[in-house]
Amino acid sequence: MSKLDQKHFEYRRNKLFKNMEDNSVLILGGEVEKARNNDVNFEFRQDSVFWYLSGLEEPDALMVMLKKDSEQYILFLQEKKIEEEVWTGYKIGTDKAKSFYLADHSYNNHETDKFMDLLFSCERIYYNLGSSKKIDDLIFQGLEKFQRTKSRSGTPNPMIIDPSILIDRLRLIKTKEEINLMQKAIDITAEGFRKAIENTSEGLYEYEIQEIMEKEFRMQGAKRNGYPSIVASGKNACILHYVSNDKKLENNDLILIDAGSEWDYYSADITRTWPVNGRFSSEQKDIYQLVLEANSKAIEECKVGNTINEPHMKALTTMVEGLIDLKVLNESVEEIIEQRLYFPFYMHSTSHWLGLDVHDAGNYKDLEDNFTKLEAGMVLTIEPGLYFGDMAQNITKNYKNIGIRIEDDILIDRSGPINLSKDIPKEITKLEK
Ligand SMILES: [Mn+2]
Repeated sequence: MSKLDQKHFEYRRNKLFKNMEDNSVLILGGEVEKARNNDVNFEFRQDSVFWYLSGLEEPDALMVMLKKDSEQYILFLQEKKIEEEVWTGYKIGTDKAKSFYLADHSYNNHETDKFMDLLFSCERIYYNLGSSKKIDDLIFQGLEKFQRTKSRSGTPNPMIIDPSILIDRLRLIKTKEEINLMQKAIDITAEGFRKAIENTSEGLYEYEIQEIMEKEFRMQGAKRNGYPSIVASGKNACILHYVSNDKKLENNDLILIDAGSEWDYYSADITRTWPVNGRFSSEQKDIYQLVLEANSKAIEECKVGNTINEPHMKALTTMVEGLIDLKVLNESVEEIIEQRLYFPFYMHSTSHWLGLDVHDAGNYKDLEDNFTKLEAGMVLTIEPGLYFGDMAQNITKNYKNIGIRIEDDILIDRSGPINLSKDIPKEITKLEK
């Protein structure tokens, strides 16, 4: 159950109602159970959009938001059956759902005929076609039926419109309440990182460090991670989404952890890199200093009025200049950026939105190809990195297999950037301690 008051979910729905056209209806499916094998399912997590608008955690739910004459919020839920609850746990049931989740009506989820006529009485149906086989089928069945009466009534088919733009825009700007939840996820993650850093030593396996960190997440009350933890030592740090986490830590390796706990569905997303033996080698230091400088300078660019591309360009330019100083690259800054000569060392971008999803909803460009402007309430990551993996060829210095990323979570605020993860050490002196 969410720590947010149900009124907060209602507030979100009301904002969405405002952005919907008159004489329209929105239909949204929740997450369904996914089989792992036989009668065992994967761990259930509600779909983020469904959660954002309902706060309801049960599988196989549907919601309908009708804007016609009046505004109505209608929930369709799994039927409450005592004999099934013995196996799968309690369900709220239609009666209680109405008062608890502030729905105008609620039905069992097999009573879909209750909304078919309702859908096709509107000019617009907001639905993300292809998002749910079950709803797709319902819509097509409804359309088929509608065709048969069309010739008499002359009414055209309802328009089917993807509601993502409306909803993503809401999710992109976080409220004060959401920021508090995100800060909590980040603070818990910080405790986990502290434990991981303190307990790093040669001979342990990556998954043991993972366990030490994630145990702390659980002990602090976060029951899940926002995404699978990346615990990568040595050369593995050059694999961006490495999740095998099964190598033994070696004395001269760096270890890179990219992880985030989830708190009330909000995810943190932090990366730190530190030396297994407690001391950076001079080559590791060269690269680390450079990534750290890119991280700090990019954070300064996270201000209202800049676009999301400005922090990226700042991080990129900083690292390119550094790579020239270190004689890894020989061309001019302009040439390197234009011809993407940096790509073997820096192949990802610097930021993504953060929220309910680790790569959260929200566009990075508009339809005219302009980068999104940063506004107060947006949360994004700043995560420059440099990698000397298999793509890095002909490197004269001993940078081979070094992979370093430093990632913070930044809130855009009118007063300037707020680094929500500033308490997690990233300076060389602090990490060596
Ligand atoms: Mn990230």
